[in-house]
Amino acid sequence: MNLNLNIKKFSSSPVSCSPSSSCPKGSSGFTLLELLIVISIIAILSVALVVILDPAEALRKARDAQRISDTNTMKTALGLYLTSTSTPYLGGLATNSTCKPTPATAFTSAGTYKIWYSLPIASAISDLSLDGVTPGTTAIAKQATTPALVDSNGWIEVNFDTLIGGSPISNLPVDPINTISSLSGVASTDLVYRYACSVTPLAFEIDAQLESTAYTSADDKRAKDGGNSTSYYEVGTNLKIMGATAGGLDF
Ligand SMILES: [Ca+2]
Ligand SMILES: [Ca+2]
Repeated sequence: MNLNLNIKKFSSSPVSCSPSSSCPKGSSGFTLLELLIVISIIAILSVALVVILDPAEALRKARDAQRISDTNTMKTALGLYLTSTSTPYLGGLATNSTCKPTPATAFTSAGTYKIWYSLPIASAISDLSLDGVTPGTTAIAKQATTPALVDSNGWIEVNFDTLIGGSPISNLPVDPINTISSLSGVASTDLVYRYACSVTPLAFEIDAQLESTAYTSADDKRAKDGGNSTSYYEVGTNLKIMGATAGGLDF
């Protein structure tokens, strides 16, 4: 009885009746305890919703889906270029010499062979151990000023404009995040696209990093792509061009 009296004492009832205003029949205010209970329930439900929906993970998963789509779009475009061009060049406007001779060739030819990155040139990548090569005999990291160009001036130096009917893609996709944390120490976790090629066979590989728990743990797409690295999502016509060394590319 005393408890009930105390609650009533702290009632926050907004209803006040005066002689000039009549109170609705049967109306009554909420007690402070009732308000606190409602607020607590709303707070608990809000937290539960955030946990269940996990908007940050949903965004990461959406970006991963974009990466999977992007890399496969580029694979299709490059495949079309290879099959419909009489003298295709995968390593520059008119050269394949920047591609590795074979997929098995190590990236150890004094910087002859290149790994292309979708990062725009703000500062050049200075990592000397790309794909795990011995420092000093590194693959060169190539970047483009305007990565999205499809006329060989983009981050993949293939001229899609030479195709009959024009380029099958209007722009070269770049990673939705497209950053490298340390240009002197590129890491496999950096969210950026990579590309490399080989001469015999004339082939290419594109690697992307994924970030969502859904696609890197529960359903690890990086381990199911048929490639030689579990650190990357790999697509291409030969998936042994990058990531042949222990730990894979850029570790
Ligand atoms: Ca893989
Ligand atoms: Ca690979």
